[in-house]
Amino acid sequence: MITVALIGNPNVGKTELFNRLTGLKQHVGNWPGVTVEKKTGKCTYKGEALEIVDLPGTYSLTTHAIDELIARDYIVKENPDVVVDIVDGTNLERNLYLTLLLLELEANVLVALNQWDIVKERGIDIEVDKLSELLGVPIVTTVAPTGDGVEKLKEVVVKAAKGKEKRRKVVLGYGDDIEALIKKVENEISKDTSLSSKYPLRWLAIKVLEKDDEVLKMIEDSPYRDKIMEMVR
Ligand SMILES: Nc1nc2c(ncn2[C@@H]2O[C@H](COP(=O)(O)OP(=O)(O)OP(=O)(O)O)[C@@H](O)[C@H]2O)c(=O)[nH]1
Ligand SMILES: [Mg+2]
Repeated sequence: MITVALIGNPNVGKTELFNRLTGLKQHVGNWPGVTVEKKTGKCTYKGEALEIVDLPGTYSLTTHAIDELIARDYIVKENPDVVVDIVDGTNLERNLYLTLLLLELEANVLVALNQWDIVKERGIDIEVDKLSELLGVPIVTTVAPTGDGVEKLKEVVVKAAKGKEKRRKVVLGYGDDIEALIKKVENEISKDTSLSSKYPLRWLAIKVLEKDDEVLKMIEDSPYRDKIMEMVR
């Protein structure tokens, strides 16, 4: 079974795409402990079974909103095989912020460039191949209400799930000073294997420097806590 998480900004076409992918094979419940709706569904592609999880719509992945935290926790802790980032092609710049956060999380991301019909209609020029190369992720253009591109999306999802190891890692740089600091914090955190085996090291280090509540809580329990916190003061 290949697990696939759908994520995207609000109103990008997530529900339409989820319905297209899963047809009637859906289950609606709640995320554990909260009243936020959790939808899961199944589909197959050429004999491969896919389990699709619809994450709450979100612009960001901070800990400040329950929706964002649910989405992020799911990706970090459940490690879905593939994360499909649904991007509104008519709002590329705003939507790509979430894409970059997902890359920082080292998720196995691929982009569904949705609303492709409107992109065409408005004559918006997007160089899909170039964007795909820049981000280091596959991109499939889709029109959720008609189902255009959805078969292709499944094909690319299956491919991405199998080729996980071979992905080019795209790193967003923060400039020399901050990069040096990130490296130092990474070094210290790497000594705590209970953390470094579970989460991407660079992501942890960046979150420590951002004073992210959840990650600081994890650091609290680390035997290397004092050394790590000393660096970020
Ligand atoms: N033309 C066009 N309309 C689309 C496309 N995808 C979604 N829509 C429309 O955009 C609106 C929002 O789609 P939803 O699927 O509800 O979006 P969502 O991301 O689930 O939205 P929230 O759950 O509210 O965050 C609906 O009216 C859809 O019919 C697309 O590719 N092309
Ligand atoms: Mg929706």
